[in-house]
Amino acid sequence: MKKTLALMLAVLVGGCSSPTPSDTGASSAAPGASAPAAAPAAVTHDGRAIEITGNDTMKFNITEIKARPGEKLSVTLVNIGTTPKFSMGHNWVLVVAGIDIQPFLVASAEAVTTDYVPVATQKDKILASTKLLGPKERDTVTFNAPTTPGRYEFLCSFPGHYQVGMRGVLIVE
Ligand SMILES: [Cu+2]
Repeated sequence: MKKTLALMLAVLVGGCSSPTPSDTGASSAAPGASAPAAAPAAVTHDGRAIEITGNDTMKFNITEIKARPGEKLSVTLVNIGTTPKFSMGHNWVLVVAGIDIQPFLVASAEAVTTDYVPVATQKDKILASTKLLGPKERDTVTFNAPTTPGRYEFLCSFPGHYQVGMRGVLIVE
């Protein structure tokens, strides 16, 4: 008998708190609306922060990064140059180990509409990349370092910059 009473009470309480379930209903509709807000949340760069600058002489200030296998990294590229983006844009692109760089550079030069990052033809070669930056711009990319120890080349894929030396290596060990 006591059990039945408890059940009835539970039902009563449930009935009384019916406004709350409708609140819950409202907030369950909200996730759809707050989904766009989830995207900025995903942009919280919680990996180990590494800031790299690129300049008008087509050099990165950091050419070697060391990381543990699978370590989460947040690489920020800052363009500290003054030359307009169309002639001196910079990005930061990390590629797979053992890549044949020449075909990648050719594809990059053709990838004008995707910031010279050849996502259409070389996506399987790209581990991480920032946007193409003009003077005083910055962009951060957060990713996990490869789990396989090795040397992973990074570069600016703006035409000609790799050849001048705008590149470095991520050493996973
Ligand atoms: Cu560059």
